[in-house]
Amino acid sequence: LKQHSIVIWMVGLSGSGKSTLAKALERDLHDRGFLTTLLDGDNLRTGINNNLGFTEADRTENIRRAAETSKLFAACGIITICSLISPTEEIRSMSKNIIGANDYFELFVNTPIEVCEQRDVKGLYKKARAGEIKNFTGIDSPFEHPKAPSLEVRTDLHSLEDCLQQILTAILPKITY
Ligand code: GGZ
Repeated sequence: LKQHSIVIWMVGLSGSGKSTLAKALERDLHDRGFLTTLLDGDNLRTGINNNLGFTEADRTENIRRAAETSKLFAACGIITICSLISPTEEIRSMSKNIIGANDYFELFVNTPIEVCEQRDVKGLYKKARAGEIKNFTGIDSPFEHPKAPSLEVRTDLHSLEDCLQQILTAILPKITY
């Protein structure tokens, strides 16, 4: 299968559904015969980025390393799905610059914070509201909505399967030739 490797850079709040969508996307692309890999902020932070916290400087370094790693994978011909909050325009333009605009596909998982907080899968919003976690994105640390993402999906309005189909419709023409 001929493939053009791109980096699918997923942006969204904690609890927005990035990881769930990323896993479903990876599986689907894999089943279609594409070489893919998935870098998840949550996982990177236990390994290559285990010395980083959630200050602005640490988030920037977190994203920088993820973008450089993605670039290496893409250069090997692997479609790379990268799932990190990526909270600011500055951070996202850095990753776009590192990866190169041609290979960078920005996917905004635009789940309203109220929905993320209601889901609160890991209980982190509750802790952030109680002041037990500081600098929590969307609570006491900024999240700037992407101004011009390549694609935006709404997991609060559409099913996982529908969101996945929207992503595939946008991505398949870019990776197949
Ligand atoms: C945001 C935090 C924080 C703070 C811990 N702020 O939903 P999760 O739990 O499993 O994934 C989140 C993850 C965010 O890491 P990223 O590397 O994606 O963030 S960034 O792009 O901003 O560098 C969340 C958990 O870490 N988490 N503390 N204070 N998310």
